[in-house]
Amino acid sequence: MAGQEPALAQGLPPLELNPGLVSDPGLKPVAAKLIAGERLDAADGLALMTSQDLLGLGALAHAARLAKNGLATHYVLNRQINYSNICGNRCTFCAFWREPDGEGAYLLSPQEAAALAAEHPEMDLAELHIVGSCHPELGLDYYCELLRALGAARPKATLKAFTAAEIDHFACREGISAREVLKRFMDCGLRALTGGGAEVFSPRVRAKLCPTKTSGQRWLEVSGQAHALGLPTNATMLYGHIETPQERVEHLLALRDQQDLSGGFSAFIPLAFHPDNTGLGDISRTTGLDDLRVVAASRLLLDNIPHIKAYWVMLGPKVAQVALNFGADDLDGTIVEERITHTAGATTAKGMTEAELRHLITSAGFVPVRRDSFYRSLEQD
Ligand code: V47
Repeated sequence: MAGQEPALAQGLPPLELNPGLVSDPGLKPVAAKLIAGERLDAADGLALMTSQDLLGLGALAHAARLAKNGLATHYVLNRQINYSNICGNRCTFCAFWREPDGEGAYLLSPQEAAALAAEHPEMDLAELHIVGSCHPELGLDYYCELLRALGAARPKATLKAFTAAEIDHFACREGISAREVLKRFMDCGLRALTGGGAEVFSPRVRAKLCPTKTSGQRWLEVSGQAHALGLPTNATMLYGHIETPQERVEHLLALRDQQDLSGGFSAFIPLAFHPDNTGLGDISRTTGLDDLRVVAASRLLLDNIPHIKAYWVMLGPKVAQVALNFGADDLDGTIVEERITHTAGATTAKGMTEAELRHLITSAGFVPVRRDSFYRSLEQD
């Protein structure tokens, strides 16, 4: 199986690290494998995902980060736009969704969305990050018009839009293939997909939290179809609710297997669960140790995904900055407006300035790289 090949056979470098920095006996065999250039397996993943040796985890993940990205730490001048919160999936972990006639339900017209994109003309936005919901009524024409209107409002920004779950929903509703939906959207300016909607692939978790949503298997298939069309996509994992450490590891290894097959994932973003106003309101927020452990385990298991994002909106800027020493090499971006996490109780700002992002990066000893959606540097020098 591809997932069990030695890392050297995959062209991965043996990692340069000091095994003396690892104190958890369960992590020592993992360190030895990394030094030998061997690919990690599920048992290694579980050792990482359950370890409390935070400094050991950091030492291993930082070595992997340095091998892949050096000290470069990416960020993007972007804006998020959530075109609607009307959703038929009713996921228990989500505070954002509304019934069509529910209080606070909204649907932006393409013109209203374009007006948001045109705000802050002083910002040289490289990316519009566009996600909404699985709206029960909207047809493809709406989404095509939305993409065209956003492209016209911000011609220099890449349209990174929709999740693989949204694409699958549009295709099912329309009675056409996901590939056909993607091709039509590409004709309207779509250039990349976001990584949301993956949640945790475990059928056990999905049966409890999101039984009507696109399955994990289907999310992976649609991502692979996007990659085959030349559309890069991202991947996420929503953690910190009812999933087990083993289910986290299975999720990460399923992503790694898909990446071996289709190769189009640019970045992985761990998403820390926020419980407020959700059906899981009695679950505690994630801890700093768990946040950093998930970032580190992701960097080490996802040896074929180039970038790991520390999403400051969910981690908070302080933990996101520390995560740069735990495998993350990207802070996402300026965001401007965020609704999904803030409806669920996030206390972070709605946006960050470029100067704030660069300060977080440089004050931690890393090298800031302003990027586009394809991780090309937009630095002047
Ligand atoms: O799809 C929903 C998750 C995602 C909650 O691709 C929640 O670059 C936490 O996907 N607590 C949206 N998370 C965010 C997302 C994303 C963010 C940043 C960058 C990228 C990228 C993608 O948030 C949803 C869902 O998986 N989510 N509810 C919640 N209560």
